[in-house]
Amino acid sequence: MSVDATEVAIVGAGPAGLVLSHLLAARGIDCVVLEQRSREYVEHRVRAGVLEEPSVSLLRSLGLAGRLDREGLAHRGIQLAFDGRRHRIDFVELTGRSITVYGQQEVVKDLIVASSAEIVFDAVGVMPCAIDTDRPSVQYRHGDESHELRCRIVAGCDGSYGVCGPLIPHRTTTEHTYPFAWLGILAEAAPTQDELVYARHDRGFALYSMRSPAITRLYLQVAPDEQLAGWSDDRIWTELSTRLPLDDGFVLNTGPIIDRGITALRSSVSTPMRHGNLLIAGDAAHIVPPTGAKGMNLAIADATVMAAVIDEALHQHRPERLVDYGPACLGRVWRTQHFSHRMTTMLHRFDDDPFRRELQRAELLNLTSSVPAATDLAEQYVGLPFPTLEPL
Ligand code: RFL
Ligand code: PHB
Repeated sequence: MSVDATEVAIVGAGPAGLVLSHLLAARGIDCVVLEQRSREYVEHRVRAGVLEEPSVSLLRSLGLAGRLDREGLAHRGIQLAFDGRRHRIDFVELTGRSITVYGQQEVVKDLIVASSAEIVFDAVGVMPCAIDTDRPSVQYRHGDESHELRCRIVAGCDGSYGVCGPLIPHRTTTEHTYPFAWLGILAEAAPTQDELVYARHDRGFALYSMRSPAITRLYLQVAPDEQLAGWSDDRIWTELSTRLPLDDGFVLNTGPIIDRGITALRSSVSTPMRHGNLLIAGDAAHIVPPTGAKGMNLAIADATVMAAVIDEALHQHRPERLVDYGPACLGRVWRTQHFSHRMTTMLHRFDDDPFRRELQRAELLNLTSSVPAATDLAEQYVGLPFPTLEPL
């Protein structure tokens, strides 16, 4: 058994864990990141693509936005399509702010390459111990060797299927599942415009997004138990061209599909977000359906609050400050849950209930004809300010 020590042991090298490691390094706090997957795997996992303005500002302030600023696609708004027509929501006009389209795996690559913290990839059997004492540790195996990492705080940033969340006793999960999933593809096809299109269609929702001037990212609402095998390339393109507003001058380029996957949609929030010296962030604590493009951004927001409480606990000798972590995050978490749920219910096909369908159209009409309604959506989409700790 090899024994090491650090101040903060971070479990998980996703956006939450990696951003936290940089924020701690900037405050002179020592940490080690333990990741169960290989570096190759985490750098190529295709997921989110939209960065809110507060996330971009944070990455810039940490000096981590060099490639993001060169290669990220600045979008000044989005388009909502219904009844075959597109309607623009211009974020810059409504809020003075914009969003950036940049793949989550690119964010992860940038955070890994610039990391001053040790990141242990392929860490197997990671398990925090003694979290309700002031001498916690994390046990894991790497290669043939068993390790113990002694620390003062464990940061559980290990996603929705991680080991940290379940260690919190009396944890309560409030959740909602949706009767559909998303089939997502990456295609070698040049995007034809620089705004996302969220399309409500009687056959189901479709989303037009992108990753670079050569790669389009597209999603289709499918049944919750849908199998990829039932979706030939032809069927995917036919369905996309039916649901996207092609009669409105919108052009969809097709091309070879280089990645595909199905993701179930759900909303959940688990509390408390702390027990003893274990704090939980990102998907390990809450899941949002992807329709609001919020998951990665919420993970980053949690990391900023966690870094602030850890700083106060360790460097200003106020361990009682850890108690404030979850409450400081949860107001914004729930507002974001509400926004993601609203985007989801407004745009997806639920059933053939004509009453619900008309309500969806009324909500879309309201958003696309009322400046206050559009401004509310725009403010939430570009990102609410990150939470801050109440001063003592
Ligand atoms: P992650 O990214 O899942 O990272 C957790 C890390 O922990 C590791 N891990 C462990 N390591 C050690 N020991 C263990 N026992 C471990 N168990 C797990 C995992 O290997 C992993 O590396 O969580 P984090 O950091 O909280 O970040 C959350 C985001 O990844 C997630 O919310 C987003 O991807 C969600 N999401 C979107 N978010 C956005 O902000 N904007 C979007 O546009 C957006 N679109 C999406 C999305 C997610 C999608 N899918 C595939 C779920 C679109 C899709 C289709
Ligand atoms: C994406 O580009 O992957 C994406 C964009 C917007 C969403 C979800 C995913 O709401």
